[in-house]
Amino acid sequence: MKTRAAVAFEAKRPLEIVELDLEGPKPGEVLVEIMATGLCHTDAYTLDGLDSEGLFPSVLGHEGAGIVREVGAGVTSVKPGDHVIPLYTPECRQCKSCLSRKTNLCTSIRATQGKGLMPDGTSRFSYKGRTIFHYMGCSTFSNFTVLPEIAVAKIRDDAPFDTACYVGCGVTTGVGAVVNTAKVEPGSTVIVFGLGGIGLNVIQGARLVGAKRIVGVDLNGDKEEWGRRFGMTDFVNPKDVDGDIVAHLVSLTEGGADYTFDCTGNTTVMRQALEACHRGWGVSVVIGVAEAGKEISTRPFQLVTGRVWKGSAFGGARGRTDTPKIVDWYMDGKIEIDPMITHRLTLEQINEGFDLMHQGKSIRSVVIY
Ligand code: NAD
Ligand code: AHE
Ligand code: ZN
Repeated sequence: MKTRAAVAFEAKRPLEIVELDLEGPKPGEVLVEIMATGLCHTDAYTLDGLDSEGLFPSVLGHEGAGIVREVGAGVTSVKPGDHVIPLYTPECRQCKSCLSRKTNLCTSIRATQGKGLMPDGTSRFSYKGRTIFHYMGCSTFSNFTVLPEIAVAKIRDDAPFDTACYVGCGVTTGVGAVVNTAKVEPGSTVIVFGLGGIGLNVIQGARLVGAKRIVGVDLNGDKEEWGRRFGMTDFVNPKDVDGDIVAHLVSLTEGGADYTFDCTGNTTVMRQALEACHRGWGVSVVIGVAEAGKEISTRPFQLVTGRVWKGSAFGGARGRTDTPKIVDWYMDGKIEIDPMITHRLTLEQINEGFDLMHQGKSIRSVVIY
């Protein structure tokens, strides 16, 4: 079949809207009509050539929601008509990682996913006979995409696609990092670095679990209002701080935070986040994705004296099990999504969405097909 898609033909070039050829689902796979997709900073990072796994030409996008239109042989967990969210972190429930109960990072198809291919080692997308790679196993910047059955979460039918799509990455990543990875307790003090599409969800996750103090840090002063909207109690713009930002934050939080979260992808900030943790017990969670070649460092003494450095992918959420629950939390009013969708765009406007992100003018832009 044919599908309209925004294709990344090369790094650092705007996406091009073209009609691609798409092969139907093979055994164990499903064809999904994507109804809406968010633009996450990770898409921008790959498009900018900063991802060590980045492949071109490819169909980016990993924050979508849609409807199953066809299923391949042997598919039993979803059927045509089901509403689903594509999962860049699948859940096979059979691999060593899934069975360990210690991680959400299912490993059953990670190797082919990282090569831009389906589990059988081939791509379903092509353009004028040339292979186009999949991205993060999702490729939601295509109106239709093919996914492994284990990489779709069935969600309720009454959730709007243009907001539920955000659960496919940003919402789950932010809220999940608080609830699943850090397990923030009521009364905690939290510092969130970077108040974008992820950081604001960390803030609302911290509010949800009853954190007492939620400090937001961002270089963009416009983010103060956004942070307060979701529960931030204090805002710090590093540009306004005389001297060392870590010392300032430690003093502000009376010894350091119980939990800190990096939502910037900047390795200098990651270090600040660790060092702004309380001596003896503070936990710092790295969420931001750093560009290829960057490394983190700190004095080992920071860890010797009890601070813990952790990371979180997809908020520690088990895709097929937890994603539908997060959609329920949204539909039940436990968490908010609507105000964070600042821009609704057509596929033709997708490059404007990336411009808005880079200018710090959007929280989430969503493309509606
Ligand atoms: P975004 O562009 O919406 O937000 C980033 C925010 O960080 C902006 O408000 C920006 O002003 C702020 N910022 C940038 N540099 C800063 C600095 N030095 N100090 C303070 N603030 C700074 O991006 P997003 O969509 O929220 O994504 C944030 C990061 O999380 C990206 O690196 C993205 O790749 C990553 N991410 C990780 C996961 C995961 O599973 N681990 C999931 C989604 C996104
Ligand atoms: N490919 C990059 C790393 C990218 C990365 O860390 N991705 C996160 C999700 S970001 C979503 O917006 C993730 O889930 N990582 C776990 C995994 O298995 O990819 C690189 O550096 O090579
Ligand atoms: Zn993302």
